[in-house]
Amino acid sequence: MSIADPAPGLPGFVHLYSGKVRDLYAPIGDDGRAREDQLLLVASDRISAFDFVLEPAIPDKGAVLTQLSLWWFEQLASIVPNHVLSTDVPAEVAGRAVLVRRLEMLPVECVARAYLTGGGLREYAADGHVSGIRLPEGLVDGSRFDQPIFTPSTKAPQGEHDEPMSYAAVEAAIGSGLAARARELTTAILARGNEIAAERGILIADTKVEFGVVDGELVLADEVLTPDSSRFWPADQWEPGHTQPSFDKEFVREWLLSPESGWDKASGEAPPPLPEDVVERTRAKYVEAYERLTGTTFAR
Ligand code: PZK
Repeated sequence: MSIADPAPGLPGFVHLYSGKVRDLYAPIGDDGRAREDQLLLVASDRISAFDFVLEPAIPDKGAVLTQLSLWWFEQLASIVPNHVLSTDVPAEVAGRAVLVRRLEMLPVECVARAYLTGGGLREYAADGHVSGIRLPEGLVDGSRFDQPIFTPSTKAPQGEHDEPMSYAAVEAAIGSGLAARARELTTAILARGNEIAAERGILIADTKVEFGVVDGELVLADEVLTPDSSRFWPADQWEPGHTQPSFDKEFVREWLLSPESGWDKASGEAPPPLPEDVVERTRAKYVEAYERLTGTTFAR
């Protein structure tokens, strides 16, 4: 049995690269060659958990995340310019692709944290610091910071994990001016995102953003404040001291770790296919996040 081609050919585009859940193309110009000034970002319906891409896909996930990202770009437009050029894309990828300006990207993953969890919690537990920032004693999984902190990481090659980077290392990599601006914008994006999300019962624990540079100024690229780039938590269930329920992948992770799945996380084997009800409930969570945040109905 074969599985669907994860990055099918798109007439008029050259396929450049595929990540776990997204694909990158370049439009073919009038001269018949790949344009160097534009990219097409395509979000698939693929979902990953525990570092595996799972089967089957989650219907509409790519469109929900693409539309959510576009909505956030608009909400954040007074804070930072973005790379979006057009949503006029081929019918095959309608709603889940964006034509963007191709930029020189910063070689740094810009991460901000509003709550302590995940890799930040592991660093804190080891020595009381996160990305070289000394934090108060007594923090626990899910503790909220007074203000978001900037915890950049390296851009690891595919298949490897990003490593925490000190602020000094960011300055050495991109210069102190761009480093200061990246820190300011990344934390401002998360702070503003949380102001907006809080009104809709969602907390954004942390987020990863990517910037390009145009004439020495930062431009927000990639996706922004989606469940794939950020941790969304239901605000009414926030309770520091333990792992918070994940807004989107809660059912997926719970089922994979349950005896029903028959999967042993420690085995290194690929997980079994998700049952239909887990797929459907997960789809509903993505749509719920979109609808709560934007206040609009998601139209398929
Ligand atoms: C760029 N990615 C990650 C995204 C993938 C991989 N505006 C830009 N200019 C230049 N490069 C990028 C962007 C953006 N965004 C983004 N890699 C390069 C990525 C989507 C699908 F497969």
